[in-house]
This record gives sequence, C-alpha cells and structure tokens, in this order.
Amino acid sequence: MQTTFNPNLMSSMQRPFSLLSLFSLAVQLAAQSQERPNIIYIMSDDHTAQMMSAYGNSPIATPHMDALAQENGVRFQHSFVANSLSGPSRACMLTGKHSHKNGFTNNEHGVFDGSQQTMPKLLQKAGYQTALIGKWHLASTPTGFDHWEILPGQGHYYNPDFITMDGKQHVEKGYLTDIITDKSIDWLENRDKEKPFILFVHHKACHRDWLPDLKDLRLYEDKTFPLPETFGDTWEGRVAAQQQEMSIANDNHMDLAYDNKLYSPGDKTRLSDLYLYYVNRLDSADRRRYFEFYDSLTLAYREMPPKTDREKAEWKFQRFMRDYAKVTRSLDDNIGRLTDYLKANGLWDNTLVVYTSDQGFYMGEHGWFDKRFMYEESLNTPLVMHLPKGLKRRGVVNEMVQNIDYAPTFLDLAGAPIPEDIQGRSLLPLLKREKEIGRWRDAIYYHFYEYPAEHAVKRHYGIRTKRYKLIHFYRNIDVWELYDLEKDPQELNNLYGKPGYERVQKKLHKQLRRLQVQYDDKIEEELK
Ligand code: SGN
Ligand code: CA
Repeated sequence: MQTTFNPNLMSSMQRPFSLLSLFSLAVQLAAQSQERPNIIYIMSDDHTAQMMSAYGNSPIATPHMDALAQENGVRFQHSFVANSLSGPSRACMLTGKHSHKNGFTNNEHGVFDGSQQTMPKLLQKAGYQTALIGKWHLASTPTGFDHWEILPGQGHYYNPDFITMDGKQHVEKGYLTDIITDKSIDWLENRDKEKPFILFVHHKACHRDWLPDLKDLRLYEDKTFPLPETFGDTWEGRVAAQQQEMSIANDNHMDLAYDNKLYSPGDKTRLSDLYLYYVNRLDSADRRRYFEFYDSLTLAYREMPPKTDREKAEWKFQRFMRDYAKVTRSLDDNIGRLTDYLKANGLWDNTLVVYTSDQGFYMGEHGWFDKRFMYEESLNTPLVMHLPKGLKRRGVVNEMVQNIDYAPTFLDLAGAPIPEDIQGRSLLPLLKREKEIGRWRDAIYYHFYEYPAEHAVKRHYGIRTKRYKLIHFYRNIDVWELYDLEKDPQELNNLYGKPGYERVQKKLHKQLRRLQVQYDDKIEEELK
C-alpha cells in the first residue's frame, strides 16, 4: 500500500503545535518516509536499443540492464527523446519540458538556466534527498541537488576528472564507469536513511571514443558483428541525410586514430591529438598495456590493408562495434553491481530503478554512427524500469513515452503535485495497471536544433504517430519527409508528395500543427 504525500503537512509545520499534534506529525512523517518509494535514475550516454539484449536482435548480452525489466519490471518498446542530443535530452528530463521551453536547445551554445523549476528541486521540496553523480553537460552549476559530483563536459574514461560542490576539479584514479558506480554506492551508504531519495547515476559510457576498461580489451575480438541491412544506404530521396557528416566509411567523419584506434607514433589525423590526450591520461604501465593491444591490430591492418573502399568501411565498422561492445559490457557489469547493492541493503522492493540513455545511436544503420536525426535508431532510447511494490505493470509497454515524461512520473510517485506547465505526462497510470490503458497519447513531438555543427545534421522538427512520421528539415534546406513505419520500418522510402498519400500527409500536417500549438513551439520564428 502506498500512502499519498500530503503537502498540507508542510504548511501545518509552521503553526504552533500541541505535544499530541507534534507526536502525530512525527508518526505520519516517519510512516511516509518509510513508504514513499526511492528512485534511482541510471542514464548512460549514446547507448542504443540495438545493443541491449532485452530489445532482441542485439549482438551482445546486457543481462543486468535486462534484469531490471525482468524482475518486477517493464520494458518500454516505444521510448523516445524530444531532441536527440546529450544536453538537450538532460534538460528535457530535468524539467519535463521540450527544449524550446527549458531553453537548452543545443550542446554548442546551451547554458542551462538553473534558476528555473526542475523536478529535483520539486522533489527536494517534497522531502526527498537528491543527488547526481556523473555526466552533467549542461554548462551551468547543478541546482536542486543535496549532493553532486560531475564530470567536466564529456568527461574522461581513464583517470577521470570530477568537479565537486566546492567548484574544484580533481583527478580520480581508475576507470570512469567503475568510479561513478563506487561514488553512487558511497552516497547510498552515507545518505540520511530517514528520508526517501532520488539518485541520478549518469554514465559517460558508451559515448565516443569508446575507450574500454583495460581488463575488457580482449573481449569481443573474435566476434564478427553482422552488418545492418542498411549499411550501404545511399540516402536516395533524403536530402538532409545526403548532407550529414556521420558516415563510418568517411575518414573525415569517423577518424581512423580517434575512433578506430588505428594509430602509429607520428601519425596525424584530424582527431589524433584528441585521441592521444584521452589515452595519455593512463599512467605509464597501463598506457603500455593499452598500446600493446591496439598496436598489434594496427600492425595487422598495415600488413594486410583492405583492398576496396567497402572492405575498409566494414573493417571500420567491426572496430567500432567491438570497442562499443566492450564499453557497454563494463556499463552492464556496473549496473549489476549497483542492483546487487540495492538487494543486499533492503532497497530493492521500495525503489524505482530506471535505466535509459540520453538518446539512441546508429550502429552502422544507414552507414552511420552518432544520433541527432529523427529516424528511429536515434529517436528511440532504451528504457526499462524495475518497479517498486504497488506498481503492477509487467512485461512490455507499447504506449509511446518520451523523456519529458520522467519528471512528472517521479513527482507523481513521490506524491508531489505536478505543476501545470510541465509538458510531459506521468507514466504512473500506465505502471499501476496490469494491462495497456485505453487512451494514451497518439503522437510525439520532436525538435532538433544543433546546426551548423559537428556531423552536419540539419535542423528539423516532426511528429511520430504509431504508424507514420512527418519531418521538416529547415535552415539552409526546406525539405519534408514522410515515412510509413509499418511498410518501411527502415525509413528508406520518403513518401512526401507521393500519390496515394495525400490524405495521410494532410492529416499529419494537421496533427503536427496541433502539437506545436499544444507545446507552444513558435515555429514561425525559428523558420525566419
Ligand atoms: C562530441 C563528439 C560528437 C558527438 C557530440 C555530442 N565529438 O562533440 O561525435 O556527436 O559530442 O554528443 S568528439 O570528437 O568530441 O568525440 S552528446 O552525446 O554529448 O550529445
Ligand atoms: Ca549522448
């Protein structure tokens, strides 16, 4: 049984108390703190559903992430972001609002306005302890957390820097994914055990440039990863896709040294200096171990280089997949370590444990890496939850959910009021019931802003319904795309303006307009 939090309790605290009322207040508060569920929100970076075994078809196993859904939990099949990029995605999560409302539209120029209303602040007000450990990526100093320890910018995999609440930056020895987990467990150990809590565990894994824990260097080296069907896509009928700079085959996009670890001393590639900066953080013995391993691969490549462009692209793909898989393995192991702690410390039954990523990623689909586009691979993000007692939903959730829904969900679970201006919807009604609920949203809205910028993905906004997707690319381009996801799940066939789709197209335009009005996205100003 869950008790609902009564906000009036707080205001009654300001009144003079009789001994009896003081006693009953103390009893009520104690009961609430015991019963109100805790929340652990684990978010990785650039981890995608194609590389998570719970979603099927993954070439690698992720048993600990999967277990969150399997042990009293759910897996969301249609989990979307509102803007497929790190900072914006984090801002949507914290505020429950689309980018144009929370103000953080892109990584390059964004500075999160920490004075605005956020879900952690509201949870604090409701009596929750709040903590955040790991990647922050919102430029300003975190607000709304009783405790935080963050990475500068993208962070470092090896001997990483951390910024602490006094504003100081220091180096920690070890591998980042392990350290973030250690710090999370430390915080749980030392928290105020009388209060419910929300802990945000924000990993850098599996972000570029996929530097593995040295103990995992040899993992997956004998594995040949299957090429996605669309690896050789030539982007016919999709002008924005033709102009992107995120192609695995292109050495100016996927760098041979930085991304593929094909490097000999003295080599100079576009990103070789950045590569050395990250790897040279290792101390000398570890650095030797690192280079011994990758030097042997470089030597083998140079002795027998690929004969054709296609062969070379496939070689780059295999290297990328193997390193990404290693980094993901360490992430999964560490999620296992954290859930073991929860189980061993009596926290499993009354804690909502969420695992998600800041967005999806292309694993060679369309020939790409990176994200940004509103196509399925990067619009989707993995989402599984282990549910606290009282929430009965199990298995696969098919309703469409979005990262703006987390804030209202957590507030709802804590029994705190959900402010009117939050744009997401609480998922609690979905999670309380055993079955799908009849009426839910029938479309989600998306808007990506980071152009001009790295990877050259044009600005675009759009709508996705259960069956269709309509996208408008703008700024140095004015192109519409329409996909029938039932007939063309890989989004290869742009149907916009094609005969037979007039009615569908017209309806989607209307629905898109309706969402822009609902969310108050003044698109005309953007299009100027
Ligand atoms: C870095 C990466 C990009 C990546 C962005 C955004 N380049 O700039 O490849 O798209 O981050 O990623 S790198 O040369 O620095 O690795 S995000 O997940 O943080 O939004
Ligand atoms: Ca990311």
